[in-house]
Amino acid sequence: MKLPRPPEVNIGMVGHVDHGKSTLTKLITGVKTDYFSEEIKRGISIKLGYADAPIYRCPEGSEVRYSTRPSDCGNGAVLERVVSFVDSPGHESLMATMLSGAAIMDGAIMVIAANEKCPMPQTREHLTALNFLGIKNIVIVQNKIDLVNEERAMESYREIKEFARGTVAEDAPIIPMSALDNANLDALLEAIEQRIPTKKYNEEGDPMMYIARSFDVNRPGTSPEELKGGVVGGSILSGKFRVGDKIEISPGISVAKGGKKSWMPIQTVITSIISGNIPLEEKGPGGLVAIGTELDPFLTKADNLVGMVVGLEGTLPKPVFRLSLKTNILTKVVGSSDELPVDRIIKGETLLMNVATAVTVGTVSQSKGDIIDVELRYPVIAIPGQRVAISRKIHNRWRLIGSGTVS
Ligand SMILES: Nc1nc2c(ncn2[C@@H]2O[C@H](COP(=O)(O)OP(=O)(O)O)[C@@H](O)[C@H]2O)c(=O)[nH]1
Ligand SMILES: [Mg+2]
Repeated sequence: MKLPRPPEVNIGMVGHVDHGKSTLTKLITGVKTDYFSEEIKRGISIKLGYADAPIYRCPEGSEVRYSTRPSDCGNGAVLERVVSFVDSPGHESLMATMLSGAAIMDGAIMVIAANEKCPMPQTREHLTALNFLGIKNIVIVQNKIDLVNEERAMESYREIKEFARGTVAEDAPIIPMSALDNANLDALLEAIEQRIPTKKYNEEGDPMMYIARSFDVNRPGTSPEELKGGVVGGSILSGKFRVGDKIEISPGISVAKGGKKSWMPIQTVITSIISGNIPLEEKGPGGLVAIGTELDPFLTKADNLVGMVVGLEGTLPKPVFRLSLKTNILTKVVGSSDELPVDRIIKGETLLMNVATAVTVGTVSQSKGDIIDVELRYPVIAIPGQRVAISRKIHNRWRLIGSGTVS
């Protein structure tokens, strides 16, 4: 669907598996974000889902105050803005994917099912991730309200309040909803308008975008003349990209030279910019965007370029193989029900690092006080001051154990 305007803010759907994130995303945007056969078969989201929706304010006297459809408002619906949603997988084995998505979230809707005790492990782990990455604009949806009686609804509300106390979500509004029966969407949209404002971005300077997905948009069997170039999607961090810009994608591709591997940025030209299904000549920060290029779609297919950074030719910082981080480590593992204590990080251990949308493992080469050095398996673009999520393998699962600030 072509939207009335390009999107301007990214809102994440976060929370424990099966609590209703994808159902809520579908309710708001009309888009089913679980569409890979594996996701449908297993009934869970595996990849990040992306969808946009407009939010309208209705005139006084209408039945609802906010809606995603102007027809709900009668005459005089005012378009407030268009919002992009990033639907994260809630399964415990997909935490790294959630963290990549969190890198492009400006705010988040934490979905908590009223029929389960709160907090479930990934409710806790996702909230911790938001906290680490500085995502403070949060709305809580108390979902599946249709499945509980009034007593349980009240108890669930108290559990959620108690859980949120002392966290970034302490003051977050709690909206009771049924994503399945479309109950109370109006209140959620109002809370989004009040709590998750569009960020003030810097549209000046060299533009940068984190790649959150990449694809080949051609149908099988397309003739070579009609073949469209590779597409990269994500969210622009700052500055503006324009059709015709010469860009580079970094770290790019690895080339083996004399037994040594080195990385070369990929250079290309922007052929199209699409956001909210609207073709644009230029796009700045906020909202999801897809950038068409002259690249061979083979390079961009199947999320091949996720984690890389797009910039104008010659402007990106050099990729690094080592990160020096000032860490903030949890005392307990939040992502599993047994809440084991977190041991200190030691030299030689392997950690998983989420650096913006990039995910890479690394080996700790030094650990002194709260400072660690990590040698990465894959290079990343890291900016001083940037927050990195740190996970450790515990009982065969990567668990979030802390965050680090790039020095
Ligand atoms: N009764 C009821 N079921 C819901 C509601 N929201 C979601 N569900 C169901 O809960 C299951 C998990 O929902 P899904 O959106 O996939 O959860 P996710 O893992 O958080 O994305 C599905 O079977 C949904 O139909 C709700 O408000 N009420
Ligand atoms: Mg889902």
